[in-house]
Amino acid sequence: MNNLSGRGRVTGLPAWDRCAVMGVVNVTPDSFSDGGRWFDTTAAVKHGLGLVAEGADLVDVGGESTRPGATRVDESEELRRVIPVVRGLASEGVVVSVDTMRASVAEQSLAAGAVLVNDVSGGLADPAMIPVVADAGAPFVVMHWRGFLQGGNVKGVYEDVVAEVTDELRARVDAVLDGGVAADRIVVDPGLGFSKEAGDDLTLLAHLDRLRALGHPLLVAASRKRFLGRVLAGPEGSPPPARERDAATAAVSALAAHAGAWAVRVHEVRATADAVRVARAVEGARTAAPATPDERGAEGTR
Ligand code: PMM
Repeated sequence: MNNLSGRGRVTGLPAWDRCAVMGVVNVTPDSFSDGGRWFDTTAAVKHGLGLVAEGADLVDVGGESTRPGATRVDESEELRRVIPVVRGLASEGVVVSVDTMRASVAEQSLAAGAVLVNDVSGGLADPAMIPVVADAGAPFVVMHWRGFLQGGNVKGVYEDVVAEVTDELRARVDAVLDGGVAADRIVVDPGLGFSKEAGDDLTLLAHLDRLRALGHPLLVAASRKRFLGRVLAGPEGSPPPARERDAATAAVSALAAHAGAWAVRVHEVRATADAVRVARAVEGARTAAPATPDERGAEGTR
């Protein structure tokens, strides 16, 4: 992995000197945390620009909800939702990622100015995806989701979630490499909440170092997810709604940045933009040589 404070960089994308912030624009009527809010092209582009103004480094545009039980959207409808928003944001100079499991949507998004393909199926949903990404020379997010590894929306049952997710991700990365995507354009993502229970998500977050050992930049997407609702509710309480999980999301962003994540994917950008900057400042302070008591002198001890 190319080193940039150990978190790596992705060829084909700007190099950030800290954990990058990926803001989310879901152009869907039914995403679990923000469905329906940016369903119109103009509103979606405006929202994406607003996320950039708040500190997003890149914007992830998706036209299909992946919440449990969601039915798949038609290809033509996904294209209708996504392409104008990708084009609108890219034409304003935004670094755009497309969140899709369809090769056609990826291909047309890249033509419309997207520079990263984010596929929650890790290239499994559409056999044409990896060839399209490889031919375009585009960076590719490979996410872990047993629903696609094993077929159907399976419940993940893990004995050792970190070892199993790491091994299964490694196998997907190998397949993506075999398909011709360059190693320095591959990002890995543990897929928090995808065929995983709250405890699994927390265990994965506690061991991001082992996912980083895969040797690819790591994307962490915890934003507003169910496991945060469970943490905030405590053992007996009922979870707060998704949109009341943004402070918890920012806390995960700080932890992920500290653990060396390449990027975090979030719906509410402002707090996370602060969190990654604080993490970067702390990282800078750790690598600066500590002053000795003599160098500090009496004044410096205050
Ligand atoms: N989660 C969602 C959508 N896209 N992409 C990646 N790479 N990783 C994720 O964990 C992920 C994703 C679901 O959340 P949303 O519907 O609120 O966007």
